[in-house]
Amino acid sequence: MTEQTFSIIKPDATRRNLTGSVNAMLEGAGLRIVAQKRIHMSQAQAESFYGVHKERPFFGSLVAFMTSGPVVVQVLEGENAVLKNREVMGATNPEQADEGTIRKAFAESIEANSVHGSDSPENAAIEIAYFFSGTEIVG
Ligand code: IDP
Ligand code: MG
Repeated sequence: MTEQTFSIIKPDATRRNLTGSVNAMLEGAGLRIVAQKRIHMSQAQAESFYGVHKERPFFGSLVAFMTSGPVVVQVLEGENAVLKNREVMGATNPEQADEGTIRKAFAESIEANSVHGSDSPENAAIEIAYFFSGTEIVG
């Protein structure tokens, strides 16, 4: 089933000029980038986006990291896009990520792990609507 998911290229990757390399891996996995913009997240945006993690010990550090530089927010489309994106991203901790995944190739640490991807179609819809209006998504 064709679906959409939400993706972020995180500050550690934009800082190292890896936007194109990350997106080549996403496109190589069959995902289409149907919306994209480069933004610098505000503290409020990052706190709200990662609100589910606000009780976790790493929350403050995560928000500081996500606002430390520009990110690229994007919508990916394809067959089983949510799961496919999670597969090509690899495990949260790059030490546990499989060969051939984005995090294995590029992540610096469990926090600075280069990419975000929605974990379910329901959250994908919420996350896409947080950053994009319908007219900005062009399939
Ligand atoms: P995910 O990005 O693979 O879905 P989540 O558990 O949803 O992983 O965590 C969100 C983000 O929070 C991670 O991508 C990573 O940047 C950061 N994070 C997760 N666990 C830790 C940790 O134990 N220490 C520091 N940062 C973490
Ligand atoms: Mg997550």
